[in-house]
Amino acid sequence: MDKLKIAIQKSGRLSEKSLQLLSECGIKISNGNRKLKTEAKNFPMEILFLRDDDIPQYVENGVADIGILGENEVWEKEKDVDEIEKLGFGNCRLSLAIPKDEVYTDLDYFNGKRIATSYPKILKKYFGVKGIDVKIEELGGSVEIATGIGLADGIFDIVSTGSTLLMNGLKEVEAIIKSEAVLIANKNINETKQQLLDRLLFRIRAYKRGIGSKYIVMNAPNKSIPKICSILPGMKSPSVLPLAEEGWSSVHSVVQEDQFWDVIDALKDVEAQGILVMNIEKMIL
Ligand code: PRT
Ligand code: ZN
Repeated sequence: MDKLKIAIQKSGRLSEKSLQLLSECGIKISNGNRKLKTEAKNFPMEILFLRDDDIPQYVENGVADIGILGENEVWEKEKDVDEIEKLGFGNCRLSLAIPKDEVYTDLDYFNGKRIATSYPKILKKYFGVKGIDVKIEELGGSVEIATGIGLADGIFDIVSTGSTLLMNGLKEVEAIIKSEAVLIANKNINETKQQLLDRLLFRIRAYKRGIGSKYIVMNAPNKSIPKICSILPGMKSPSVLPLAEEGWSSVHSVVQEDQFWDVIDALKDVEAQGILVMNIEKMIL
C-alpha cells in the first residue's frame, strides 16, 4: 500500500515541533536515534529527516510527498510545490538591520549599499520591486557578523526576539516579511496519497483549532443569559444548563484565544460568576 512520505527537519529549530505535531495527530513514530528515515506505526507514513534547505527540492521531485519547513525556505528555494497549510510555529520575520549608530531615514538608505544574507532571492526580488539598487553578499550562516568584519553595510536575516541583532551591535530598521512553519506538498501526488494527506490535514486543523480556542464554563442568573449569549459566539450557540439552585444556569462555550480576555471582561460586567477556562485538545467541526 502507498505510504505518504513526509520530510521534516533532521535537527534544528523545527524538528521537535514537527514531531510533536505528528504526535498530536495521533501518529506514532519510533525513532530513537533519528536515522535518515523511519515509518509510522499506526498510519501509512514514512518520515524522512533532512536539512530544511533540501526539503523543497525533495518535495518538488517527489522523493518526499509533503514536507514541513519555514516559509522563508520555501520562498527562497522557489521550487514548484504547493503551500498547503500554515502550522502556527517557527514564527519569525525577515528583516533588514544596520549598525546601531547609523542614522536610518528610509529604504533609500540602502541604495548602493552591500547587504549580507542567506536569502538572496527574496532580497533581490524585494529591492527589485522597490527599484533600489543594492549589492547582495550571499552567506551560508553567521550573517549577523558581516557588518562587524567589514563585509557588508547591513544584513537581511531572520529575527525572532531581536537579541542576536542587539548582541552584534545592530538595529532592525525594516521588517520585510513574516514567516512560520508550513506544510508543503508535491503537485502531482496520486489519489491514494491525496486521501492520506486529507486525513492528515483534517487532524492538523482539529489540533490547530483546539490550541487557538478555550472552553469556558460559568454560572449566571437566568436574567443575564441573553446578554451572556450575545457576548459568547460559541461554535453554534452557547449551551445553557439549569443549576440545582433556582433561577441560575451554567453556560458553556468556546472562545477564540485572541478574543479571550475581552470576552472575560465583558462577562464579568453581566454578572457571570465562577468562570472556568480550559484548554481544548482537539476541535472537530
Ligand atoms: O541544519 P538545517 O539547515 O536544517 O537548519 P538551519 O540551521 O538552516 O535552520 P534552523 O534550525 O536555525 O531554523 C529553521 C527554521 O526555523 C528557519 O528556516 C525559520 O523558518 C525558523 N526560525 C524561527 C528561525 C528563527 N525563528 C530564528 N530565530 N530560524 C533561525 N533563527 C535564527 C536567526 O538566523 C538568527 O541567527 O536565530 C537568530 C535570531 O534570533 P533572535 O531571537 O535572537 O532574534
Ligand atoms: Zn538550513
